[in-house]
Order: sequence, then C-alpha cells, then structure tokens
Amino acid sequence: MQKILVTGAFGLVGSDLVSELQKKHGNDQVIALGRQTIDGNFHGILEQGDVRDYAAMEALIKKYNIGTVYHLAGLLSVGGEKQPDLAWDVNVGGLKNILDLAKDYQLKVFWPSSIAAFGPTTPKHDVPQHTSLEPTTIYGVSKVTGELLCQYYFKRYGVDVRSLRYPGLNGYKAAPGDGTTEYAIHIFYGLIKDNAYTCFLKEDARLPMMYMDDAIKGTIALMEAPAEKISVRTSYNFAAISFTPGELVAEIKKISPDFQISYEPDARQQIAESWPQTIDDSRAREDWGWQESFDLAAMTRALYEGVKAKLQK
Ligand code: AKB
Repeated sequence: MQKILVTGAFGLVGSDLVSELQKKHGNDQVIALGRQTIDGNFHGILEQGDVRDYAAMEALIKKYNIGTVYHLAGLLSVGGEKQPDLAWDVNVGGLKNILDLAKDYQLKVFWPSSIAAFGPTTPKHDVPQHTSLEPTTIYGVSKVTGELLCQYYFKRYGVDVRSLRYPGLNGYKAAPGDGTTEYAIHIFYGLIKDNAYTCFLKEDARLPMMYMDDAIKGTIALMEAPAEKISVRTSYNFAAISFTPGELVAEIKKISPDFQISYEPDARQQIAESWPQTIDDSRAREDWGWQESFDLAAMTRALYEGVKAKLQK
C-alpha cells in the first residue's frame, strides 16, 4: 500500500495533521519528515531531512513507496522577512522539488497557500476567489508563485495537487511559528503563565482566522474529494471566523476577568494591514462541502484548555 509523507511534520499544522492521518490510516502508513523542530516523544515513522534536497526527497519517496504528500514545510510571514533568501529557497524551491517528484512518481499533493497571497490591492472584505494578488512580503510572493506553479503542474503534467489559502490557524500542539496571526496563540501562553499579554498588533486588527481542528478537517476533506469536484487548482479561499485582538480579549475575559492586555504594535501590524479582513470561501463550500465547526467562543475555550494542559505537563 502506498504511504503518506508529511513535510514540516512538527510545525503548527503538521503536529495536528500527522496524528489525524495516523488515526485514519495507521501509524505505519504515515512518514513524518522534520528538520529542526522534531518532537522527541513522537510515535510513528520519523525521518529528518530538508525539502530543498531533491535527491534526499526522491530517496524517501522510493524507500516508503509514497503515494500522497502533504507538503507543509515552509517559513511564515515574519520569519520570511528576517531571511528572504531562505524563505524563497524553502517555500518555492521545496515546492518545486515536490511537484517535480509528483510528476515523475504520480504523487497526489497537498500544499498550503495563505491569506498572505493577498495584498493592499485586494478588497478588504469578502475577498472573492479570483482577485488581485499583490502581496508585500516575501512569504506572500512565495505563496502566489506556489499557487501558479501548482496550477501549471496540474494543467501541463496532470499532477493532482490541491491547495487551501489558510487563514491564521490557531492550535496548541506545536509552539506558535514566526507569523503575524500567531498573536492569537501567544496570547494563551501569556494568559496561562502571567494572566497578561502585550500584543504586537493593534486592538482593532481584524484578520481571518480558524481553529486548528477545522483546518485539519478541511485539509483532509479537500484531499479526499473526488477530482471532478476540484475546480480550483491554484488555491481555494478557505475561511471560518474573523476577529480582532480586542474581540479575542473580550472572549478570554469570560474565562479570566482579570486578564491584563496591552498593545504595542510593531512592524507586524503593517503586514496585518496588508491582508484582508474577511474572505468569501463559497467555492470551497460548493465544490467539496467545506463547513467549519468552531466559532470564536469555542476556539477560545479549546485553546485555553489545550495550552493549560500542555504547560502543566
Ligand atoms: C502568518 O501570519 O504568517 C501565517 C499565515 C497567515 O499564513 N499564520
């Protein structure tokens, strides 16, 4: 039987996706590829490697008879601005390697794009599926490039590659990455450790967001949908909730009324301002039945319980 490879397996999405895929297919069917952030308590098949290394990736595909790749390895918006060359090499070079291997070994591929593909010329509200894509970050540039590469490999070579424009994803299994929407995870560490947090975005910085369980459910649903249902081969708009730091704090105060918040916006605020506030994801809903489950209150409760349990271990 063909196995599943997950790159970036110990990142924010990978940490939840790998365990879900293991539950569905069995621990011996999922290969977790990590580079730096490998979890020492991991149970399953673990490989260490770099997605920029084509030969190493090809060896893995052959060694495990891989049929599907969830290619998650990549730098985020803030990390990308610190190291633009590295962001380009990993985000674009890594994807190109996976798509070339997909062409030669008939792999099915999932690759995440992001709301970072949008920019200041994109409408701020209810962004349509097809719109202006003029991002200001190297991360966003790599996502637009990646979307076009995916569509090219589908049209030119028939590679079954599927993608979602992830909003800010909020989970607790992995440490939050170096992104802009990640304040919405860091705030829970502040809540549980100090009952206080200094936010690097403004109180009214509204951004599209989603609880991790919904993101994993949507990712797997997209990959399991029949090919004829997939009408977008760049990347689907994908949305659940939109909120501001102020609205998240109001929700947190229902759990901890004395929670102290202060706002010290920095360069990350400019990145947030370049992104839209709400997304129209009706194509995903119509094509393959996307539907979220978590609203802001349910997400807040789940993150609070999850981070608390993690920090108490
Ligand atoms: C980031 O903020 O960089 C990411 C993203 C929206 O892709 N969370």
